[in-house]
Amino acid sequence: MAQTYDAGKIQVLEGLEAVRMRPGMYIGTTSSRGLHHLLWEIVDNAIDEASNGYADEVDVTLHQDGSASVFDNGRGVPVDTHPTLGISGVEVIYTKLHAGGKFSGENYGYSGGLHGVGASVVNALSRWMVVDSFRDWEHWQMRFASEYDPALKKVTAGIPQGPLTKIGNTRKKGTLVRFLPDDTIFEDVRFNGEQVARRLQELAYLNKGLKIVFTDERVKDPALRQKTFHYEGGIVDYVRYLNTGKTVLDDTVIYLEGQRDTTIARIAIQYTDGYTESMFSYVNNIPTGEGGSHETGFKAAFTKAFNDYARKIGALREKDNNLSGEDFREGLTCVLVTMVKNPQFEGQTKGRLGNSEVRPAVEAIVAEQLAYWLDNLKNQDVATQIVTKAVRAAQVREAARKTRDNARKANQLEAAPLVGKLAASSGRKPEDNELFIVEGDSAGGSAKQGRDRRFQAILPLRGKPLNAEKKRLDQVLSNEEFRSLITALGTGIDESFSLSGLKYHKVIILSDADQDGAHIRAILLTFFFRYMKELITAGHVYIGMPPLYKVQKGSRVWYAYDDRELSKMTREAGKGYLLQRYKGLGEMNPEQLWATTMDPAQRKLMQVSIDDAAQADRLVTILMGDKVEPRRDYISEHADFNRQDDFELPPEQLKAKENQER
Ligand code: 0R9
Repeated sequence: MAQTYDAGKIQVLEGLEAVRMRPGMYIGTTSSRGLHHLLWEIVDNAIDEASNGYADEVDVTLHQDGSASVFDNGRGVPVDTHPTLGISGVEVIYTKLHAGGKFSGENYGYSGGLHGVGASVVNALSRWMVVDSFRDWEHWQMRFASEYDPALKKVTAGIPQGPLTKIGNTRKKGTLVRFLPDDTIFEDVRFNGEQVARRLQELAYLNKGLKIVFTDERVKDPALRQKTFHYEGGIVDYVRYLNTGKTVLDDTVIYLEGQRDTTIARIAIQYTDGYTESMFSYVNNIPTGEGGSHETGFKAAFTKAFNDYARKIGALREKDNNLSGEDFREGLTCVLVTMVKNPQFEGQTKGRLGNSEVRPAVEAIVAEQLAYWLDNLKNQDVATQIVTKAVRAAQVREAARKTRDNARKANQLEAAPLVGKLAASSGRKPEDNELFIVEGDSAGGSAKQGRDRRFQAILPLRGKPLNAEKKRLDQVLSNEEFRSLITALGTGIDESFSLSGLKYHKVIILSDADQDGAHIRAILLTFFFRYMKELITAGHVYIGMPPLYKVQKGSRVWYAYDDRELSKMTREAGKGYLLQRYKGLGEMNPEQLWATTMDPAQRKLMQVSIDDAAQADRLVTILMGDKVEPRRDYISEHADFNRQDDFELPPEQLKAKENQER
């Protein structure tokens, strides 16, 4: 039953000063991530209105003046007067902390971790905010701004610039919120259009039928300014999108849906002919990259249902052991969406669902719905294909285990050849140690001579290592370059990967700043992504940045890492300087390599993170997989031919963020 708004329901806790004093407490960080958090907060409110069934369109606009606006075509934010406070609902929502039906736990069911802190937090961290409510055929508006408060001797924000005012009558309905983030709070107040578009697309997939129109008014080319995301198939469409460029086992997407108590689960599954498992789970629209109780419940029921089925059709006989979960998930692409009341997010990046009651709920939903699906006559063909694939996976897994055992034994016996390649560090503390994976023997030689051997180890790579995307684990393991790398790291691989054995807390990829170097980097990142994901998520993988230019004048030397730095340095140097462009690491002597690229005091490193695992997975497949067409499309769409390395895995895939180190 629909509840009607009653301004009295809003709980009022405290004022906005607290937010400006400790913004981190409310939005986590004042970095670019925190800035975007403001936008997601408002977008969440708009999407809530849509999930409640009152809106079917959300428009998000990034304006040229740096502000952002969000519109939903729902009921409009309430404008009536709060019975005890004597101010309007709009004012309560946007100026009082923790105000909003969400926190009384009645109007809104499902909200997320850092999300749901409330629109007032956005107001508190903005130079100005304008709220328009189109409700009951009336247009109401209220404006807020930051002001200097002489009594407090500081700037406060969210100050009403007048009462909630009726602008006139209207035929429109909905809510429009526009705000300008405060540049004295945020390190960088520019919204990242690509990042915003990506998340909006994800939200459109997760909210079936919702139309999201994104406009970036800062984009020059009118053809690229606006994007519409609208998926009638919801997560079924999402799975197909994620499998772009992969060969699917069958066109069928398995769709399961159900509810137990207050937990709702929706699942879409499609198999590819590949070997990797791609699982994307969400709780209340928030990605849970670290898994949790919902994933555990899903996996348990999924494995059981398919083992039962395998016995039923005779693919497993009485004496056979059950197949493992991994066997059934080989080649699986799955989107698991769960809606949970009061979710508890845990783990390093708050990406794991902790609620224990969710596991049995999801397990029961999947058990029931999957049994039903497997019973359906028209699904027998696909189901049989899946079982056949899993049986084969189990056989290959057994073979790989043997290869791995042999490789382990071989490595122990043949420690000498690896030692010959790897120049180990003398220090034995993994937290201080660094491993440089260096492209080419000659650069490897310079690095070995230039390094600080107390904590830096060098592993030169000969030629290009094999592309792990196209290979099965046993093939990866038979490749000498990868074997050396695995042995050097000490972590094991895939299922037997463990961070506890890691001998180097910084693993630094050092390759040339050209196409070949970018390719080698991409191959190594793909390998880590597929077989040692934790190495990336735990923040151990870095990309070393050799300089592109050397500027010399007399005895003074500058190194430039990009064209912008170069022009700054040549300006500084004035007339009569010598310019050298480095084409590869091999052109630097050991001293130069140390000074520019390896010395912790001077070098520039980029830390690799997986910001968006779903997108990363899709792009690894497109860029490294075996279908040419999606790769060509992607590259022609995204390549920037002014950049040397347009083959590089683009930043939105495996995100390299500049390390503070420099
Ligand atoms: C553009 C971004 N959209 C919003 O921020 C937004 C909030 C909002 C809303 C309601 C409707 N549309 C909205 N858009 C609403 C209306 C009613 C009851 N609950 C919610 C109603 O008319 O009965 N609200 C968000 C918070 C609240 N309303 C409140 F409950 F706190 F007031």
